[in-house]
Amino acid sequence: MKELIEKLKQKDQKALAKLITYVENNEDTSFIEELPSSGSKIIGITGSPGAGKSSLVDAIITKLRETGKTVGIIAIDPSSPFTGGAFLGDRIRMKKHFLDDGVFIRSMGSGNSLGGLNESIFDVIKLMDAFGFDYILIETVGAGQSEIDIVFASDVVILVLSPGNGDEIQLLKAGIMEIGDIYVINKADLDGANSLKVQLEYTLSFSNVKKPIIETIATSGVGVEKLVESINDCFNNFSKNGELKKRLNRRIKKHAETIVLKKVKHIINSKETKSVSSLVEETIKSLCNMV
Ligand SMILES: Nc1nc2c(ncn2[C@@H]2O[C@H](COP(=O)(O)OP(=O)(O)OP(=O)(O)O)[C@@H](O)[C@H]2O)c(=O)[nH]1
Ligand SMILES: [Mg+2]
Repeated sequence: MKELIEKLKQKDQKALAKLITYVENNEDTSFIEELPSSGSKIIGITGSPGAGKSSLVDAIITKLRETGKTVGIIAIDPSSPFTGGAFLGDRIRMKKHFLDDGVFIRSMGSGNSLGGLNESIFDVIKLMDAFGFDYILIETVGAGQSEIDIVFASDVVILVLSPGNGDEIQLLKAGIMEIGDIYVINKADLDGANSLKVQLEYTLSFSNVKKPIIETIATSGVGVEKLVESINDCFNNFSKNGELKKRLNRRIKKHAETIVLKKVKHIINSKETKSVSSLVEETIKSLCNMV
């Protein structure tokens, strides 16, 4: 383990991959806490299926690499076996970055077998941060609670919308204003992009914070430079107004919460079903015995 950590610090991608596999398969990952942070910018990218998230991640990587920045990518692959095909598509699309040693791509499942958040995401983020990537991009489909939690593991969240994707209806739902720090209207080349933008502007007008809306065509790279500028502006603002620190604390709390919830679920599932109150009592007792 020591040797692997040493290699990680020397930016050895094979060591990084091995350490990620280790934290995915082992309960005790406390060694991670000793690792220094390099201050990677952690960005969550979410949105409806097919909105163009992977294409956008691909275009952002290209833009960042032009300026010599290094990028780690975590592609959250929903646990369902039916999405295997779509994921393979991502792989092929990002293929051109595979040979670039300034880019590291890793996929992981969104949830654990008990239906909760895959808590290793926090360790994977920390490992990538210790490795020293300038940026860490996390792509996830914005559907279930686990995915929303994953989004909130990031410093800055980009919400990707696209026309003809049912996103017009999404906009009517409460809560959408809070999710993103930066909003992207992707597929700006398609009909309906403008009316989607007008609708988004209207929805965001109810928010207290002014949030940027960037139009992109991910497949050709149009608007991506502006998006990267907007990301960097957002980090500068968040660093000045203390928001980055707040989000780091939120991430630490969420990580702890996920670990405890997992333990609680394990304990409850291992007990015989009696009354609710006895299950609660026995679970709390077992938890106390663990510390
Ligand atoms: N016309 C147009 N098509 C785009 C654009 N961006 C992405 N697409 C296409 O939209 C489809 C879905 O793109 P993806 O990047 O796979 O979308 P995604 O959000 O990652 O999809 P999931 O991960 O499956 O949820 C692909 O066929 C892309 O080529 C765009 O700006 N304009
Ligand atoms: Mg995708």
